[in-house]
Amino acid sequence: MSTSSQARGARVAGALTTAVAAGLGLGLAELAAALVQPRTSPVSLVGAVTIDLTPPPVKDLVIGLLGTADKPFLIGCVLAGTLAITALIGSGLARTARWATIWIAAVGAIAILAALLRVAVAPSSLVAGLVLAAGGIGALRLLRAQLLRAQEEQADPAAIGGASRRRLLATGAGLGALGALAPLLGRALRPAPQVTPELVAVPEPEVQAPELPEGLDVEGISPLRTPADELYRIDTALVVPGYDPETWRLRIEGMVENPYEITLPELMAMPMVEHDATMLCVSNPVGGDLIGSVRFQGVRVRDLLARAVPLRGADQVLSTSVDGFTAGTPLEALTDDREALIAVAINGEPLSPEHGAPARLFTPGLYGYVGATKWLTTLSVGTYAEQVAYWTTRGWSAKGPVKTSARIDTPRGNGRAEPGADGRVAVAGVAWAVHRGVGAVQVQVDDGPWIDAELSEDVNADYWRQWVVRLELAPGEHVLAARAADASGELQSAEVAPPAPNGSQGYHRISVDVRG
Ligand SMILES: Nc1nc2c(c(=O)[nH]1)N[C@H]1C(S)=C(S)[C@@H](COP(=O)(O)O)O[C@H]1N2
Ligand SMILES: [Mo]
Repeated sequence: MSTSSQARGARVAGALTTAVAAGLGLGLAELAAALVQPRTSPVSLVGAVTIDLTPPPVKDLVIGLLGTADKPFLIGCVLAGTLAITALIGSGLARTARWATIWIAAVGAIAILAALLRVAVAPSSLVAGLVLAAGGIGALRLLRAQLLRAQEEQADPAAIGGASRRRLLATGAGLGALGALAPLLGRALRPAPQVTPELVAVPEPEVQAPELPEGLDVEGISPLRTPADELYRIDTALVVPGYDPETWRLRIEGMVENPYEITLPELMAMPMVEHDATMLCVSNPVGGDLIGSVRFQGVRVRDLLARAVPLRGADQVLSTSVDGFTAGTPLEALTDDREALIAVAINGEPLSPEHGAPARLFTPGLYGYVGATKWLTTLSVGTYAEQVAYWTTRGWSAKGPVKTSARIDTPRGNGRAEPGADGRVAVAGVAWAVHRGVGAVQVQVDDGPWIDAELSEDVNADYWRQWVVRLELAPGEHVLAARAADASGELQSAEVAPPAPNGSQGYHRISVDVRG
């Protein structure tokens, strides 16, 4: 073998060896975190910091492209990035173990620092990082010794072929597999949060919502009510926060005469209302599916705030989640006559962990990032001038009223449209003007006149409406557009805008190929 290809071989072997060692450290650290405190998972923490540092347009792009697959994608990027840097540094391993050792120790130190800063200043925050460094460096030493022996063997013509080399490969493969399996084991062993059913039982609401009308019967249209397990999920949490029903508290504080906190049983004992409403994400692109309509049940925020007595001059309520996310809701939206709720149930079932258990805010008419904090811990009355919410510091508008919009559900864009038995194509979807109410929906074919759609029975001003038009369309390509007007007759804006900084706008247009 030539010296240059030998040198290349040594670099590749060093890179792989170091990557396996670091991978083992990371895997064991994930296992340790799962057992000690799931939120100290190093990969999740680095991911969380990455989310925080990602500029809003990039975040939009990723959500737009991947939807809710954004989290696995992010975790994949964090892992790939870490292992790539590791391999680069490890390429010099045959010469010296110093840099690879320092790097693995540094990754462990970063994991500890992130856990201390973002989870808790507690001994449990040290565990994952220490395991990472110890496991990674231990594996590195073992593998390096074997690597050097294999190289000596290769250089010695008298040695019997390849025993050390095979040992290195076997050890590397074994440790690599262990590193990959450890997080899965952690997931399986992670203690499920203990929840005493009596403490979190959701009572009957005092004010029941009227029965939902029958929706339109059109194939491919969104159901009038979104099943809870199909509701979109958007948040910055890589690990869904758990809670202890015995120690859970909601604090109401800030610019109030009478700050106080209540327990979960106290919250559950307060009068509750049911309210049907549409919730959507400001990142929802025109025609997108980051939206759903469900039956919320909860305590009116205005009742909770009245007990605290907000002081004059306050104009915002900053709500905080257990993982540090914040939303800034106009005080007015929480105290006027709309049904802003501390919700504890969706569609008659207690909130799922993903949707904010045990209690979340929901404010009709505002995008989720300004009015729908999940895993709620605090409502702090104050001012927009002094308290700046999570997404506001990242370039999104401080206030986020929902824009009027219509979405075409069927036919699907860029697909074939089949005329029905009557020879006509059903064009249908949903439209929303949350808290103003939908007054009308119209559809346009190519550049033709706008045609009024039939609407589903109105649920309330906070709820979307289904719509349908049945059209005779000549075979071939057509462009369909839809637009909505709110109950006051104001049409949605035709001017196209991206989600940032305050919600996408423009008409939903699709092209379809009508069969002859
Ligand atoms: N704690 C917390 N609450 C949060 C968020 C978050 O990142 N963390 N995201 C908000 C955003 S941007 C939206 S659109 C809604 C989505 O609620 P869902 O996941 O229940 O559909 O939650 C809001 N509440
Ligand atoms: Mo959102």
